[in-house]
Amino acid sequence: MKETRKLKAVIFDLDGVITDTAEYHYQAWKATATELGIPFTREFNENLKGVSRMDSLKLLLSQAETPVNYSDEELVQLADRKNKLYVELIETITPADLLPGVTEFVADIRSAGLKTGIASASKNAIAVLTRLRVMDQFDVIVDVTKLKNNKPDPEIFLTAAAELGVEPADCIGVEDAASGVDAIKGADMFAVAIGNAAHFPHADVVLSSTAELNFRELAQKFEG
Ligand code: B16
Ligand code: MG
Repeated sequence: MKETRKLKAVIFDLDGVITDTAEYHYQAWKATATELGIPFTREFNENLKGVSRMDSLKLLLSQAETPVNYSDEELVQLADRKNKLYVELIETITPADLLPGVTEFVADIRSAGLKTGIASASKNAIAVLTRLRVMDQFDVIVDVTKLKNNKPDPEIFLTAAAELGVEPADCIGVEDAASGVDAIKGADMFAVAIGNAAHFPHADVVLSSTAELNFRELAQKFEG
């Protein structure tokens, strides 16, 4: 980590941090699993948080009692089918679906003159942010289709920092998935995790919910 750090930007995961789309992902994967005769529980769905669409599909298929070898084309078709269902479900999102504390936290960051970015594994991030009516609250939204590596690789957070024109060590990353926290730490950023502390051994700060996000407190902790 660089010796003198100065907080310049906060980079957010989307699903589970800005809004809770996990339920919609669950419903779309559940319908896909049911069609394929594969058991799929809410508990198993937890493993898919922060995981890319194709990797999520492969995890789901690994639950089949009798494994089937799908061709690459069939895998793409299955992933597309899930995404169609998901896209229909997220059409119902409104600004009321912003998680508690997020609007104020982002406003405080911006009023302090800091930058904000989105580092989401979702190819639907822009659709979700548009429905939440917060597109103008973020200086950068990383285009995940241009990246080579999925979280826990730090590429998405490093790309966000580069596009914001700041050093990674001058950033806070906020995540709700362990793979995302590992990506933040791999990028040499200060990691704030949302959820159960037992799941985030590598985070610098763990908050049980977004309602606890407080810009001044986190800025103080960042400065040590
Ligand atoms: P899509 P995040 C992730 O978003 C979700 O947590 C994960 O469940 C999902 O599979 C992934 O995006 C890909 O989403 O199918 O819309 O491209 O948490 O990184 O904001
Ligand atoms: Mg997430």
